Amino acid sequence: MAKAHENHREDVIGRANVEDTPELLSYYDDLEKYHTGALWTVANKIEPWEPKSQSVPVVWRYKDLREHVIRSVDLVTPEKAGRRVIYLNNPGRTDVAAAVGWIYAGLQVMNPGEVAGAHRHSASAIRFIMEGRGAYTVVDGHKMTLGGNDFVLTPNGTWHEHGVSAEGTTCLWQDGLDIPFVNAMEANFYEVHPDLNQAVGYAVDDMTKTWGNPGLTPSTGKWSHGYSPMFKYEWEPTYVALSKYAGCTEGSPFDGVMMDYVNPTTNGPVMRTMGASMQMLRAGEHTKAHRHTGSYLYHVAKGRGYSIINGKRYDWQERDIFCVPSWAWHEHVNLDDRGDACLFCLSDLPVMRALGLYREEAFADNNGHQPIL
Ligand code: GTQ
Repeated sequence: MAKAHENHREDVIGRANVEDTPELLSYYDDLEKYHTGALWTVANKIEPWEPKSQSVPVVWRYKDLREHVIRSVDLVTPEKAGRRVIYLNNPGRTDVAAAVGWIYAGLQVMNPGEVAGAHRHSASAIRFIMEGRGAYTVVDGHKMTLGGNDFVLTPNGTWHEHGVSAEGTTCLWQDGLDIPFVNAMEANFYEVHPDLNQAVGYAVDDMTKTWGNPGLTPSTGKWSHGYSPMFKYEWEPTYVALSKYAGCTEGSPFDGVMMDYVNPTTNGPVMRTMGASMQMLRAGEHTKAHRHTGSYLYHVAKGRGYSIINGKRYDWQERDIFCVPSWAWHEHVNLDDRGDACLFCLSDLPVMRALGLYREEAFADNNGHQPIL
């Protein structure tokens, strides 16, 4: 079979290939006056042969960023700033404030006793806890206590606020939101809670205690929202699940031992626009390269290693965040030959799948590994 890229030339029949002439240039000027344009001048750009991501691969290293995030504590209060966050600004996506594709991400810091007021918006959010004790999030009156590598949802339309208890320590976490996507859809609404903070109306951690029991669901439980009722996914059971699964599977050649966080009422993604997974790379594991549509933001939950993205090596260690843009070749390596490495991944895969846009391809040459450029 001819490889697709052999046809990726603009001079093939059926592709726009019109050279400028003085007559055409003045014709284009005339069209512009009426807010129109000739399709053949933009066709090859707006209908590329294959996805051309504007995002570039980036590693945001925690050792570089941590002190700068903490500096913001002395510079702004959560009351004044709304949220005290340093956002990840992909050099190819600064116009939409995205970390990758249509996904926003930031690092938020909060001191003991601080609370950032409640609000709600059309964008959905996740939080992934990086360090500190005493962090909590309240979602629609459900309070969740948070520890390292716990993962929390604040789905679209839910009231939410974050704080750190007075007995806690300075807490840092990663936020991930679909803000750029919802803005692209021109559908973003935002509201501040009338009382600034919500009353907690349920037993602490009730949603995880109710919905997060393996293989069991509450007999009288009802849930009809488009997001998971299990607002918090804790690290410990996640790691136990991955370890158990690793004991009885070869895993994926491309992703090692990987499990998706699911809505327990549907077995589908945790929210409609964003999904998440945790993958374990076993000691010394080097996965094979593949590429797929969708934008992926990885957070190194455990261990150290590197990823090769479009032929370039990006080293990472615990707490670093890196992105894989849509349709970029990627493979991962765990540099520890004795222990595992774990990667948390936030993505827009639910959108790709729901809209029929998901596509995947294995790297065929060189035994499945990219040559490093
Ligand atoms: O906590 O809802 O990092 O609305 C950026 C925007 C966090 C939040 C961010 C937000 C939030």
